[in-house]
Amino acid sequence: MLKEQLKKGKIPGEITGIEVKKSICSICNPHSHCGLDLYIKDGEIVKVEGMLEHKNSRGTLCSKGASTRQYVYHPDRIKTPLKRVGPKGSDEFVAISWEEAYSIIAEKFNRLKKEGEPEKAAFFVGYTKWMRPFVQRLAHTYGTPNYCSESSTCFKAMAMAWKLNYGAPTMPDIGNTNCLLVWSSNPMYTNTTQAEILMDKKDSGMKMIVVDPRKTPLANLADIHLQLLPGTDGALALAMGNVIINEGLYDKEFVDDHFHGFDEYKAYIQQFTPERAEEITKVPKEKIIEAARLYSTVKPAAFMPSASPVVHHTNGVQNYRAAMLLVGLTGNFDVMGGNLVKGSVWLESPSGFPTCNQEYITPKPWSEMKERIGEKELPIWKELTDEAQAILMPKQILSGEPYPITHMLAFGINHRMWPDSENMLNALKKLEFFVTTDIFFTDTCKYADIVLPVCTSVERSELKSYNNGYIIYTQPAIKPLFESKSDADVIFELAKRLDIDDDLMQKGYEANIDWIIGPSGMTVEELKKHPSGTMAPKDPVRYKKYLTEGFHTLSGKAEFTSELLRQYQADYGFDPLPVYKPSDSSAAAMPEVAVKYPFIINTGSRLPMYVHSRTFRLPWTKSLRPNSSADINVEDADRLQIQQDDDIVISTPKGSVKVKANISEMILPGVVSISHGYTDADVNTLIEAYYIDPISGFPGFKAFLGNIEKAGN
Ligand SMILES: Nc1nc2c(c(=O)[nH]1)N[C@H]1C(S)=C(S)[C@@H](COP(=O)(O)OP(=O)(O)OC[C@H]3O[C@@H](n4cnc5c(=O)[nH]c(N)nc54)[C@H](O)[C@@H]3O)O[C@H]1N2
Ligand SMILES: Nc1nc2c(c(=O)[nH]1)N[C@H]1C(S)=C(S)[C@@H](COP(=O)(O)OP(=O)(O)OC[C@H]3O[C@@H](n4cnc5c(=O)[nH]c(N)nc54)[C@H](O)[C@@H]3O)O[C@H]1N2
Ligand code: SF4
Ligand SMILES: [Mo]
Repeated sequence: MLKEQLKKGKIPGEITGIEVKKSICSICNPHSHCGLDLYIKDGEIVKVEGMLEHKNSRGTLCSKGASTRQYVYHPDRIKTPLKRVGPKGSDEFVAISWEEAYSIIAEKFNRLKKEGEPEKAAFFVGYTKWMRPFVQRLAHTYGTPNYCSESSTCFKAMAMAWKLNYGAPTMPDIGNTNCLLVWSSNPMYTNTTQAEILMDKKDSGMKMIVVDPRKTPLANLADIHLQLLPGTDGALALAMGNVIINEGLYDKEFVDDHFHGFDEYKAYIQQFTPERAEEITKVPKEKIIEAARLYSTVKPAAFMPSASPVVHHTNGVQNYRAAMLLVGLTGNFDVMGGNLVKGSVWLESPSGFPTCNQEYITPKPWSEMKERIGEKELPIWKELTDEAQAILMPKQILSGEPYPITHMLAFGINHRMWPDSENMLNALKKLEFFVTTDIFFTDTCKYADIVLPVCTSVERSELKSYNNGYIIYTQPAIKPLFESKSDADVIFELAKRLDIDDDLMQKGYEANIDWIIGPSGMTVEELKKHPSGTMAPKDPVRYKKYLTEGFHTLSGKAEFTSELLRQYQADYGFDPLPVYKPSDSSAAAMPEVAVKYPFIINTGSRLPMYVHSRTFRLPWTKSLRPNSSADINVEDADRLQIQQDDDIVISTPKGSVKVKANISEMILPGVVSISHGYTDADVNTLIEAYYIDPISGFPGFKAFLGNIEKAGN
């Protein structure tokens, strides 16, 4: 202990009364969730450091995690349960007790159920990924099919593209690969722990290709950076397929034995010559050829996708399908150093140990429930996911079709996540009864009938497992502040009070975790003995599982032509091939609109200091990029006589926002990049509500036509 004390400047110990407690930061990406050493004095956090024993973050913290004290002790924290007494959208709330809040909620939801209409209730979970299985189960045992989440704009469409091609999502085996094709991801900003691994791999000789419209820190490290126009990914991928096939660089044995639809695909890609792809994507043809050769000849090679940018397009799923087909085409499917089929999951991430997650979240067959929100419009979403599509939720609330949605129980909801965020607000206004739980009192909370205060990760217990086998069950480092509670407390108290028939949910949070992770042999009790985490018993990695298990597609093979898409071709116009078409709002698709709106607006590329709507409120992170601003290229700025920090107006046929100009070499001419989540300049007011990919329902956040001009012009 003395050595430890000396190392830490003698701060912890009996004399100072400071104790170091272990926790994790849940501010950003669940793949990071860095370890925290919290210095606690008299029940208060006085200092924050990265936890060295944390096998994922290894002592590192980003600017957001370093601002943990500002996050936890922020004045916007909701302090007590609140009941709205003024009109919707007003700040007029009164404090009520938890008992009163729970009784009001139970009364409203139980009445709906008694009336035989539980499907009229939507259960929504925002970025709060750590409580999802429990909310999903609560929704389904209550009887509504309408559990939905922020995954209606994140991750699920990427998983759909994998499933359409191969019947299952895959993960890049980065540790064992010699070549990594990063198809849109910026981990230096979004997943810092992964960034470290990539930099080490690069230092040890791994080749890297990065496909990104911007010159990101990762793109700058790459051997080849394919800087394409947003939304043209499909054309690029098909051209790479063209080179790989026409130069005979593909894995003939894998294609012959395990792929369906090769001849159709081969015929289709002939039109995507590198020359044509250059015209569409603006990537020089030589680079396309070079990348195709590198990815197909260095073995093994892995493909690293991202949860959102490529699928934030009206053609997103088909574009990602085209890119992901390169994995099988080059024989890198489910092999060491290639892309591995994921096994069990915990909190939506591959756990590496067996779980009963799937059985837990779907306690009832879909056939026993009514149709889900979005089911008719989005049949592929229905086939391949276990949720309702939240992007169509406002449509159903506002139209009452095919049946009304009148109640909502949300765990962290931010209307600015939706395209046409005003439309979502109108939908929230129409609800008869709306409850939300949140850490901070947000603009969305103003529309709720009841607002419940929940606590942050450092005030609660959470089980987190990581890809490398590391697992940690945290204990609250400080008591929940004010009258806040953990989301888990709220969920399991409601499980007692709602009219549900579910013995397991009556047993509480830890018993439910034990049930899900049961097959692994681990228990919460055991995990508690390791406050700084431990290693989970890992399943042995198995390669080429398709040899024994086949592919979970309709043809039983990997599919160049999706038989599921073919089933819906006549009624929905889906093409079985991964066809490329330009974004619905683009100069190619709407030349007449492009005359007045010539720029491609690309929204929501992550900034290192901000996470969606949340860390804008912290003084430290805010100081790193104080203004709501948009990145524009130097050439465009010169042409429009815009100087750094000038006010500019970004407009679309739908609306306009005013921000500061940030002149940047990072971005291509003709493209404007702006963050989402700014309260004073909400980009989602610029987008039509149902500007979506017809396969996934994901919004086209990453490409739509717009204009920029200097404010006051
Ligand atoms: N234009 C545009 N829009 C986008 C995107 C884009 O790229 N461009 N990206 C989309 C993507 S990928 C995503 S993931 C979404 C994210 O969108 P959201 O999920 O809406 O993200 P947040 O605003 O971080 O979180 C929603 C709310 O959850 C609250 N919250 C945070 N932690 C907790 C907790 O532990 N418990 C509870 N109960 N509440 C909590 C926050 O305070 C916040 O009010 O945005 C989407 N919207
Ligand atoms: N700091 C921070 N970290 C975060 C988040 C955050 O808000 N802030 N959010 C978390 C969430 S919810 C998510 S989904 C992840 C996202 O994580 P990432 O995908 O790593 O990050 P993004 O910045 O959204 O997008 C990655 C890159 O995609 C590029 N891109 C944009 N449009 C296109 C396109 O059309 N094609 C291609 N090929 N690339 C394109 C952008 O230029 C960007 O550099 O980050 C997570 N981590
Ligand atoms: S916000 Fe920063 S410190 Fe916290 S989990 Fe994310 S990367 Fe780690
Ligand atoms: Mo996301």
